[in-house]
Amino acid sequence: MKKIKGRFITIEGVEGAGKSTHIPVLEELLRGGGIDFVRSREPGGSPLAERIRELLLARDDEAPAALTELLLIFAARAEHLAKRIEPALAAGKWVLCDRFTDATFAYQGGGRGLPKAAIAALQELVQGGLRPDLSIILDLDPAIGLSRIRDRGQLDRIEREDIAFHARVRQCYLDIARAEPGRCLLIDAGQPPAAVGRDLRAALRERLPELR
Ligand code: T5A
Repeated sequence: MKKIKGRFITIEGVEGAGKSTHIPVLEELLRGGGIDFVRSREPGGSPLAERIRELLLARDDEAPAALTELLLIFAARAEHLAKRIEPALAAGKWVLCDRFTDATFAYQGGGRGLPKAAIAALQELVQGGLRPDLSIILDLDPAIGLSRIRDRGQLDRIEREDIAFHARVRQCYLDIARAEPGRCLLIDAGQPPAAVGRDLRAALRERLPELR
């Protein structure tokens, strides 16, 4: 892995928690701080990883087995890290990424029930010591999140999982936030958008001296 100089920030949450809605707030803060950054997302973020994303989210007749899903996610991540994240960080840029490995622990670990030790082993293999500097977790009752995205139109393969699956995903995110308070920032995403944005700005300025 190349030497890291930039900062790596991720944003996470259950379906419909408001990641896409609030990423512009983060971008505005970074621009305001004069920070050179790239925005990316997972699964995806590089050409081959985006093709794997299509496989993962397609509503095909044949859903992948849980282990296939996990391996595809880490294959996409390896590609994304090598082609986009690591070069950006090595060049001193910050990376703002919509989902990363916390999502794998939450969805494939919590949601699908795959062993956390297997996910941790793949994390080590694919990322080495690379972890986000800061992970924002937008916390929301998944029933509210799903009702928000249902209003938006057709659901992808993972969004169509049942409410118990999404409740396990949320619980896993809460467990991660509790276990790693130094890295994670838990934000109440059940508030109106303006209040979520206000909390995000305040918390990020407190955590990241570069933004003050
Ligand atoms: N996945 C991903 C895994 O299973 N494992 C992994 O390791 C990884 C990396 C794709 C899927 O991949 C899975 C998880 C996902 O199922 P994605 O592209 O991040 O991940 O897809 P989504 O989570 O579906 O992202 P979305 O863009 O669809 O949802 P957002 O960004 O959370 O929600 P957003 O901002 O689009 O908002 C949804 C709706 O709610 C409204 C918005 O206006 C919008 O209509 N809204 C609010 N309404 C009221 N109050 C608020 N505070 C609101 N905030 C937003």
